[in-house]
Amino acid sequence: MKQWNSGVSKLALMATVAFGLAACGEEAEAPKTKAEMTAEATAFIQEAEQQLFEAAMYLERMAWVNANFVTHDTDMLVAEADKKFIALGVELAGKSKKYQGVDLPDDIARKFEKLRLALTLPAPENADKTKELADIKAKLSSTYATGKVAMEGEQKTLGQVSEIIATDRTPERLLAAWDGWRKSAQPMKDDYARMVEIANEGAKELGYPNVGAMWRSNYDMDPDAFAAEADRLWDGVKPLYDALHCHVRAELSDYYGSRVVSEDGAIPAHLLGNMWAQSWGNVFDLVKPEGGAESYDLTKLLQDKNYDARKMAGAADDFFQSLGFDALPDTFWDRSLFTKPEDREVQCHASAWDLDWKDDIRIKMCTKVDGEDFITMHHEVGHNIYQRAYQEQSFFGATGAHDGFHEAIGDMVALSITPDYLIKTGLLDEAPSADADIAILMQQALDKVAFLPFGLMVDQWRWKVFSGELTPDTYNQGWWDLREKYQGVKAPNDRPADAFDPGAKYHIPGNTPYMRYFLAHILQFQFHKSACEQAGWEGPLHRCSVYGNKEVGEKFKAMLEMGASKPWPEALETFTGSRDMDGSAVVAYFEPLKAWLDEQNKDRTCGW
Ligand code: X8Z
Ligand code: ZN
Repeated sequence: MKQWNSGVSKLALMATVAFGLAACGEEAEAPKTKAEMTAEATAFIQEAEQQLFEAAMYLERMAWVNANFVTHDTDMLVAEADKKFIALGVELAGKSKKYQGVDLPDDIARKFEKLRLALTLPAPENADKTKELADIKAKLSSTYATGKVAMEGEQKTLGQVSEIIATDRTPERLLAAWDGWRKSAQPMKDDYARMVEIANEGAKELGYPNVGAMWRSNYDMDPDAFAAEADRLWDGVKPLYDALHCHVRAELSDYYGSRVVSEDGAIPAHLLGNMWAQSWGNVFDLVKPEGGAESYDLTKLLQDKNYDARKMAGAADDFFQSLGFDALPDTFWDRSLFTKPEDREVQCHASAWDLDWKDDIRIKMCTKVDGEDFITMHHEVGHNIYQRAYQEQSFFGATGAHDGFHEAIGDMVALSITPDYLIKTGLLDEAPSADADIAILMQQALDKVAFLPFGLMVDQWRWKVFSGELTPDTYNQGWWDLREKYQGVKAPNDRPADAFDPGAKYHIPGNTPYMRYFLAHILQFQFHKSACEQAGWEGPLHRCSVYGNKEVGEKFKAMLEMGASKPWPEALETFTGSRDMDGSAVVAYFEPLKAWLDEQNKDRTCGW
């Protein structure tokens, strides 16, 4: 039996319950027995789940419409629905305090914990502040969705400036695109600071020191232990990142010259092929191994075979079916948004939705036909597959074992996109020889290993913001300090005093916790390695594909169906046999590349 927040003694609590009414001059009740309190608490939490479920479904639909048609009016509508949802979450969490200290069965105690954590940003119990919070959230989100960059005589979208960052090789044009997008985020700063203030008040009312501590409490372990766990995982993969950084910096310095990229400092953030320098796959041609066999170019394969967004989604659907999952429902194909509409504003950042907690699953994605979005397509469909797998769970169980699991499902499957798999699906004619392995691993490392410190630093920043260690005056400097510390990346120009560069990244105005992606980049390799072992694979991990393997699929499904009904180590154990997250699969996957990088780097000075 687990005690849900043992801070309040059970006797004191029973006294309040029993005599609370008497104090108002009404008839005194007999003290409730333990069994009665348990029954009451159980009924309360079940009713709370039902109410939250209904409010969430309504909010989801409003949010879907808003994200698909970003206008003044839909901003108002979503803010109104969000306000009601926040108010309900806060009210129920407040009422649940009555059951603090009651000795409850584990599964019920777990639901009470989840209730306290149900809101990513709680408000205090105050109608005006709740409305203010909901309004700010909607405004930040639409400011991001509709942001434009005045450049080359036109108003460019994020998609357009991202394309420049991905493909252009002239530092001036790259800088204009990079800097322009950050100008669009500057107006968010004051609203963001106010939002932090209100949400922190809400977190305190729920008994957390601040919102950051609340987010860290969502991992079935002590919040401080979770921060240490993230550091531990990072320590395990950092040598690999350092080696990659060293090589990439040296090659960029060769290409751009040491006045643009110094041989010993942090790398300027506009030169890494991605608007946030979070994954570097687009600079593959600048850093790839010379000699060796040619790898394959996924973008070219897709374009040569006339893939479009739906066909890309079809490939992801087919992969999950090959593991034994049901085909995506017709409504997925009818209701998803697959390409960017030209005639209206949409929130282009890719996302996956579950509108009825059952079968009405969809994605929203401004898909480009390229290798990067082929992987993102699998990522999004993976969310939908997970959502459908845990649909039998109650409201609080109907989510990822932890949020990192949710982000890792589609990515794990995408690690099985190997040359052999591509041949099976008709995209590739002939597998590249083992000589191409370093190139294949390099492409993968630029996307996945480069991401790790970015995945870690985003919430390091937010934790400091919510704790008050960073204030609006130091938001931007604090952001760049962490970028440099973890990523070895720096701003390419002096940042203006009023800059709010974190706001240029979707998840900051969107308030999506980010540590999940760091965890997912560890977990997806752990899942992949375990899946390959289950399949009896003995070759190198980057050549292993579990496409079509029903036994692996069955075990994978068993983990997904659990949702969050049990602490995440149990879900992890169900599939991998281990109860710990473990970076050693990342290290094992990239071992041949690491040896190659060490050889390249042997006469270079690494670090920053
Ligand atoms: O936001 C996403 C997904 C939607 S959950 C497209 N990702 C992170 C990002 O884009 O920053 C996937 C990888 C990291
Ligand atoms: Zn995701």
